[in-house]
Amino acid sequence: MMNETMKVDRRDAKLALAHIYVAFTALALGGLAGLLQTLVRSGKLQLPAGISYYTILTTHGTLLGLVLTTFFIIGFQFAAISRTAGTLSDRVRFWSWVGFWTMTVGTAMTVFFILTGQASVLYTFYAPLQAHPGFYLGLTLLVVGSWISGFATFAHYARWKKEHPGKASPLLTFMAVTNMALWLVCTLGVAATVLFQLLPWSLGFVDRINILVSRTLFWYFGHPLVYFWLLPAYMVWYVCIPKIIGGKIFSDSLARLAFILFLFLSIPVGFHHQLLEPGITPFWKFVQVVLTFMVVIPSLMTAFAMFATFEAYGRSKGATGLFGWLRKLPWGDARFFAPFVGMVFFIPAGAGGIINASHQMDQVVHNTMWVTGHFHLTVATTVVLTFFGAAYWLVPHLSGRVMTKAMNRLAIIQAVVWAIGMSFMSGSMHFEGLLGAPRRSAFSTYGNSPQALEWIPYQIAQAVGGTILFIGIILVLVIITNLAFFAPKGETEFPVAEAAEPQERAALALENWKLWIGITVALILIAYTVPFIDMIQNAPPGSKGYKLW
Ligand code: HAS
Ligand code: CU
Repeated sequence: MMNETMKVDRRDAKLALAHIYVAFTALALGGLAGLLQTLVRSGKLQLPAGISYYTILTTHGTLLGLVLTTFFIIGFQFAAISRTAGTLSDRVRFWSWVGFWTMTVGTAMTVFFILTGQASVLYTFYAPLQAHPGFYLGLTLLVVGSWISGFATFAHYARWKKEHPGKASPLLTFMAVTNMALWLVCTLGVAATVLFQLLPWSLGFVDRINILVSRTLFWYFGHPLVYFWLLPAYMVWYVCIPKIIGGKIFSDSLARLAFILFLFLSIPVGFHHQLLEPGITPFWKFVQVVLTFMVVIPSLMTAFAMFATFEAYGRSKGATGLFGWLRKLPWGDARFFAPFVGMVFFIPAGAGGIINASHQMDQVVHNTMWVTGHFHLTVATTVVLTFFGAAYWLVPHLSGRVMTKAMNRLAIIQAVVWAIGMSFMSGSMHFEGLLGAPRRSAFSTYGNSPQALEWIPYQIAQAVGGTILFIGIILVLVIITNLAFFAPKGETEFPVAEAAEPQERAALALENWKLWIGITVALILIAYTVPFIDMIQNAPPGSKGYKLW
């Protein structure tokens, strides 16, 4: 067992912090773009100097969806494996820096082409919208950099296993490895469409592109992408939160099993984003919808485990009655409170996901603001509030400082502000979507059509929510800057809870990587082979590129 007060290695801390700085810089820029969007969309603002709404929207989606997340996650995971599987070797650390710089250069390139208006193709960069080749090249570097960091993570894990023969790896390290395995398998899809389709087409080597193939490869990546965001939040919930409240991990092997289920089931479900696309037969859509309902199970397991952790802790403190344990939780501790608000929001967010996955209901909500509402609850509340809550101990842990009471209070206010702003914004997005308002559209009254006029009050409520959320972003940036550079010096713990009952044998049995990767690949082949052959054999002539902004 690791000594609790063991200090973090300074060199590992620097590596993790570098990732976190990029992540929060992306939050600042991406958040500003978000504020501008809600103002434009409500008809209250016209962007100056001919800047397109879609340029701002691409900046927002790319910086927050792809950059903030990837950098925070990889930084957090490096800190986590250093904390639980020991200081990184010089070689692993060197390659991790190579990964970091590759990602950072790629990000800078991508952002340059977006901001100069040469790539307003939104964060999903669907063909036939065509961006400047530099945009795709930058994204390629971002992904390749993350692969290098993934292999560095695997190397660190392999060394631990070699030094501890016959022992199960520490839970957090196991989870980080699972998440990176998921990432490596799923990014193959986006790499394929970028390298073999989008890049040659934007460079003019080929005229036409097979749109259905490119969208299918994108969603082969795009759905597991959302679990790549979610799993680090689950790491915090399973491992760090129990320690913060003073309790134990409800079940180590349940947590491992949930992560393995995500590895199996995250990828063969991309068609639930393509339910309304022609060219895929209903049978294969049905198969992937069934698998989508199966990937809900590990989230339900997580909900169960979290309730169990909270209840067991509360009862150990003498709580009685059905919900008496709620009162025993440390409500004044931002490290607990912010992620907890995230958990509460995940209940309606997950229910909305299940609605989306139901083919018939998706016909009502697909491509409406409802979907935008859905992912502002999932990624922009559940995941992001958990990341903020984790940053409140992770940043001072890495910078050798401690959070003051005043900053903790500000962090509680931050979470409340976020919850209020998001209730307004995401709530009105959901209602507006049900009234048919399209997503990804600038302000328009559609010639004063009565239906479009119905949407306007909701768009104003969205702008109110967006403004409150922007205040939330300023607050979190103040707190993070304080924790990184100005808070009093001292030691902050990286919280890692113990399991209620050690389950070494079960844990060891769950480390059967050959079998897990084998099952993952088999499920992918089952879900995708036949429809993919169809798409290529029956392909229409393909499309030229368009720049519609
Ligand atoms: Fe989703 C679209 C289906 C989860 C993100 N999703 C999106 C898009 C994004 C996204 C970004 O089937 C838009 C992509 C685009 O640009 O087009 N989603 C699902 C389903 C789930 C789901 C079935 N999504 C997520 C997560 C995301 C995310 C997580 C990000 C992190 N989603 C869809 C579908 C679409 C879609 C369709 C396409 C729609 C269309 O038409 O385009 C499931 O994984 C959800 C399972 C979750 C649960 C909740 C469990 C609750 C827990 C909390 C417990 C609380 C506690 C505290 C313990 C079943 C774990 C409580 C204490 C108290 C006292 C109350
Ligand atoms: Cu999905």
